[in-house]
Parts: sequence; structure tokens; C-alpha cells
Amino acid sequence: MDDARYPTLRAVLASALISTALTLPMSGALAQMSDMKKMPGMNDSKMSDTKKTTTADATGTITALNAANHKITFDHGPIPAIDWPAMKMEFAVVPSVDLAKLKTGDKVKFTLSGSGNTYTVQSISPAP
Ligand SMILES: [Cu+2]
Repeated sequence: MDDARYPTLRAVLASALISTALTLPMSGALAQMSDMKKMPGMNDSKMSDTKKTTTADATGTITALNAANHKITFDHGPIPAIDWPAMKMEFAVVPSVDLAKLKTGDKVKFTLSGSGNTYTVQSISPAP
């Protein structure tokens, strides 16, 4: 009777190990993101302006529109100008961009402006 429990316990332990293995690379990625956030400030500390604004062009697909908060989620490609890999993320959009003209699934080009890990979408146009 007791022996019958072992396979179950093993399965629980195995899945615990698997989720640990899956969690580790994730925290590695998060550590990289915070390193990314620190680096510009460190490099700029020798210069006069500590928070340099960077503009970058990118392409992506709209995966969500948040009209109430004027935010947009892109599944975007790599953005070499700011050293970002491809990822899915939400951005605040400047008020001059009309989100009503856009829809989920649209492939677009967009421009970002900001510093560190905080970027705002400045313009959105259809991808060629
Ligand atoms: Cu991103």
C-alpha cells in the first residue's frame, strides 16, 4: 500500500525539479534586463547628462491595444539601436498617435524614444 505512493511522490519531485530548471534561465534573463538598465547610467556618468534620451526604429505586430490607458503591445523584432532582443511588450503611446486607426494583427513600423528600459512610442506606420 505504501509503495504505491512512491511513483506519485517521484512525479511530484520530478516536476519540482523541472520547474526549477525552467525558472533558472528566466531569472538569468531578468538579471540581464536589470544589467541593461544600469549600464547606460554607468557609461554616461563620465558625461554631463546622466539620462540620455535615445530614439530607435523598430518593426512588429500589434498583439494588444489598450485605448483606455493609451498603450500598445507589440511582438517586436530586435532593436539594435537600444540593444534589445525580439520580445513581446507593452509601451505607452504619445497622445498624438491615434490608436483607433490600428488593430490587433497589424504589422507596423514604430519609433521609440526614451532611456534605460522606459520607452514611449512616438509614431506608428504600416510596415511595407
Ligand atoms: Cu521589447
